[in-house]
Amino acid sequence: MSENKKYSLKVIIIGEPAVGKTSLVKKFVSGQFSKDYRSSIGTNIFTKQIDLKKDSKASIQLWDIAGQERWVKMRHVYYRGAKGVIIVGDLTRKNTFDQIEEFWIPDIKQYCSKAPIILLANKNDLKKELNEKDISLLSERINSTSVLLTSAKTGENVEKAFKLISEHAVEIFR
Ligand code: G3D
Ligand code: MG
Repeated sequence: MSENKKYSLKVIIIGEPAVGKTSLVKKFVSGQFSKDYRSSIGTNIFTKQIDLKKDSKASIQLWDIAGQERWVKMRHVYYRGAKGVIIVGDLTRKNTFDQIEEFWIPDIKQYCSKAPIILLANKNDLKKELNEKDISLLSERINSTSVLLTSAKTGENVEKAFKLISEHAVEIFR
């Protein structure tokens, strides 16, 4: 990465309904965001400026599905140009992790296969249906660059997750 650069990154957040995607985005951008609702594609877009390593900065554009996860209109538009992908599972519902492999990864392979992926195991403040071993095995199978246990409620690892995916995106697409 060269120094003093300003990057502009589209990052998408995906996963089953109610895993905490919107809560994670809101926790991260709270206080400092601009929001743009694109009803034509069923998406909320939040923008936030962040500092990266070596005095570089990034403007990250976070795309969050506004309901109807599996039927987001014009899927290709949602995925197009994504420089990073955040995939979220809910630790209290094992099925949400099974669906990552069965439903979401094939979509990524089809629409934005070069984008780095970070796996978030969210709701770490609640009683879990999966252990860390299951999650790290899934992370290996889907080839995610990082995996983190998060909580949108307590804020655990939220800032770190968005920073990491931005760093990975810059490494690959700079
Ligand atoms: P989605 O955008 O993936 O559909 P939401 O998910 O962000 O709308 O979250 C779904 C529900 O889970 C919300 O509860 C939200 O408060 C809760 N939630 C999200 N993340 C966490 C977390 O880390 N811990 C806990 N305890 N709850 C979380 P409601 O009741 O508003 O539907
Ligand atoms: Mg949502």
